[in-house]
Amino acid sequence: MSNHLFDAIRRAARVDAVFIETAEGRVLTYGEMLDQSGRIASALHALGVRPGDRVAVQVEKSPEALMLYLACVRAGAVYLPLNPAYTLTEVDYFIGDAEPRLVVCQPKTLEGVTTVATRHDARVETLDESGGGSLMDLAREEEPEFPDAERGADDLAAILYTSGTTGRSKGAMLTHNNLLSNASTLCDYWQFSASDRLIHALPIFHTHGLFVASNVVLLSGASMFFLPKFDANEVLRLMPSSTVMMGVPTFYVRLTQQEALTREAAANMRLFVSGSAPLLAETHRAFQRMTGLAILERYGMTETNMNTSNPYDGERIAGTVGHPLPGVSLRIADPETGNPLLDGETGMIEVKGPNVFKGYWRMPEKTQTEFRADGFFVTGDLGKIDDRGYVHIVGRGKDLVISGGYNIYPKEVEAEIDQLAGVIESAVIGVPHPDFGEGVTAVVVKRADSTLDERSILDGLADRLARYKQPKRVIFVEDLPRNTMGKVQKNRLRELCADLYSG
Ligand code: MLC
Ligand code: AMP
Repeated sequence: MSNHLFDAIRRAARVDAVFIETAEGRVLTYGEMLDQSGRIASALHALGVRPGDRVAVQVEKSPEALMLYLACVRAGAVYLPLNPAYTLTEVDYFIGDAEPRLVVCQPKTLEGVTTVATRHDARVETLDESGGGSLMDLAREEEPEFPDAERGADDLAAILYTSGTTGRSKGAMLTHNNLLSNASTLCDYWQFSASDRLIHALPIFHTHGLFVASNVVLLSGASMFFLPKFDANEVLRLMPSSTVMMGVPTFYVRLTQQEALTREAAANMRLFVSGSAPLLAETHRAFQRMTGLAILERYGMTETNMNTSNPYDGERIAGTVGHPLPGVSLRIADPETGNPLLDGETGMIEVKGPNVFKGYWRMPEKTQTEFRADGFFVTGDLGKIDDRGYVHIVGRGKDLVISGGYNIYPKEVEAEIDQLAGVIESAVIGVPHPDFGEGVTAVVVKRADSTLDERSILDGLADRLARYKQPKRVIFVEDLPRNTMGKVQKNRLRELCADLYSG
């Protein structure tokens, strides 16, 4: 039997070597990783999970949650991670769309999730943040040996939902080889080895924390400090005994606000990686001034894994995302025609390679419109390539806000606001925010007789949208500015609100 992704993970695993250390001092070796993921895979099998079945998981970060991901890979299931911040309304959509065989949730959300899951014929088990819960009770009864399911390069390993410009989330289908090829490339490119120790402070329900960070560690046989969430003091405390950190720009903004961030504090660290959102050149410079180290910025997305990276050995240029990774083809094209543009010209970033996903789950038409005839994926990001071959991201062709590395699609928030009594219409924009990069901001037109205010709008959204999607501020205007085609001019609104968070 061969399991494309897990065979590679198994090859790198030295059973006595440390894989994970937690903040509380728990240590999990690679041998224990093999045992635990084997037991959970057996439990999944006993619960009726078969190759190709989806397993939806909405739990807090813990080593066991990562073991569950690996167990799904071994059982041949399709792992579907969900942000614990999602409301039940949001979870209902994902379960209805993906039709998982099993949903794993936190004990505290069991009642609500069971109502939703039962409606969609899915079974529910629990996993809590300290590694307890009904799934783990079952796993403990199982043997650690599990015959990994036969999975080829092109079989699905995961579905990650990413919101769409139409407001409906799309499930990006990622294959075993999408994950393995990209993580292997990154191991080489960023020179990972078994002696590395990564500070893992990212969530594990997105590409960055789940695939980039965890798979790279696994494939190089390295170890990681597994933190429940980012905390600047905790990261500073761990730096002297770590070598690498991966983070979103907000991590670096918060670190540079710490006086304790010095050359001495970072002396043992060989690499800081940033991605998922633009890193301001000023943050890059401040970090270098304080530590003597240049943050390595890279560019990726859920659908494509990692596309480009600044060089490990060469110059890491602030404000650029570096060069296409080995094996990844990247071109800049005319957004309308798809015709390639010349270096230096700004256009749509398009990519092709083993890293690029298989398509959107049960959305063949949508998938087709996002690929060119020659197989290039249209990223929705606007960029250019400079004369030294560095890629610059200069904007977005998609209406998207990125706040602290989380994507928020304005359409989804606008639809919820527009449903509130007294609202005529709304426009949601991203406004420069010193901590989150962009702050979700709602501009609302209300009826003349309405008593709606900022608080009542936010209260109306509380149970409908995950906290990070909720506007940080709500501004009222008489009318939304429109162009002659009737389209809302969000640029003008962004100008209007430009200083909202800078005071
Ligand atoms: C938390 N909040 C956020 C938020 N995170 N609001 C907006 N944007 C965010 N990203 C809310 C909290 O619920 C809280 O609400 C309030 O804002 C302040 O919280 P905080 O304590 O300051 O936030 P914190 O918990 O410290 O989280 C911030 C963060 C976290 C940046 C550490 O968001 C994070 O870990 N982001 C990483 C996201 C990520 O992994 N992206 C990768 C996507 S993959 P209240 O109730 O207190 O008002 C991808 C592909 C690629 O994009 O290229 O990698
Ligand atoms: P996601 O859908 O969460 O995977 O987010 C992917 C999007 O994040 C990309 O399409 C980009 O818009 C953005 N992104 C990721 N990395 C970077 C980066 N280094 N600089 C600018 N934008 C980035």
